[in-house]
Amino acid sequence: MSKTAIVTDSTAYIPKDLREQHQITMVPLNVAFGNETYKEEWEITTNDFYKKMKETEELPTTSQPSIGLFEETFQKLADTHDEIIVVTLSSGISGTHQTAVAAGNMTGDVDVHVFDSEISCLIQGFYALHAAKMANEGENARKILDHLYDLKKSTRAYFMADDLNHLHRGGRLNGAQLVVGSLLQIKPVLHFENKVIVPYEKVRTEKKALAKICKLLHEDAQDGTPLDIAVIHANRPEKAEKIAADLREKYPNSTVYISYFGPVIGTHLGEGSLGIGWVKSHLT
Ligand code: MYR
Repeated sequence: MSKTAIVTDSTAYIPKDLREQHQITMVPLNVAFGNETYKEEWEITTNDFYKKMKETEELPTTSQPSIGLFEETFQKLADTHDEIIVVTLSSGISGTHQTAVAAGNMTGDVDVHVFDSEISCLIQGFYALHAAKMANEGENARKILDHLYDLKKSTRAYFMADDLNHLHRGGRLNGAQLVVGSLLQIKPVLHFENKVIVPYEKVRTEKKALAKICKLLHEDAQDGTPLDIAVIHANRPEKAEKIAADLREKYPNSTVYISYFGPVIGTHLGEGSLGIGWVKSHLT
């Protein structure tokens, strides 16, 4: 039986207990307020991050994990595993993927496969959870990766930033011709295209943006196809609960998870942001 280890970075925002249950190893990205740098989850919680963001005038910045941290993680897993799959956030928005590839090339004794989720947050987490489920059933890395590439075909995710200036300032908003003053005043629906973030549709209000996302979800769910759906929020648990309750009622065949934009992604989207993503395959 093959033994494949599953690693993901912190921006998958899979809660610790779920990671432990599925034996997923997490490597954290960093968030910095001035000279103080924190590894997310290990050194700063999501609640403390949003509190600090309100109290601090200077906006935080983020950075990828060090190559050393990836190497150390792979080396430890190499003692007990034949192969390692690393599920990273999109390579179009972070150097994390490249760093994991470089660390993998430097690690002997074990094959390291780095999978670019081309997305982030719990949608990336869905890939890591699917991979872990298969790894725990003894599947080899090739089979797991084939399944992940297949899953990508049915993955959709749309989101809106409460204040687009955060994304713009961090250089993570593409479609430059659209990023003009007027766009920064509204709440367009955003999504990933070719690994980078681009506006999907210009909408003026959050209500209209949410309605648009729900319409897109309905196109995939209306025929009763069971989906795994993630409602993701930046410190807006009540709003997320409300959206999730509506979706559960409307799509009883689907499983609706509530998740969060943690410190690193919250830095780029800003408090109050919301997103909904889904895959056409059940975890359970
Ligand atoms: C780094 O510093 O390497 C991390 C950069 C992270 C950029 C995050 C941009 C926003 C991503 C939104 C994802 C929404 C998924 C539903």
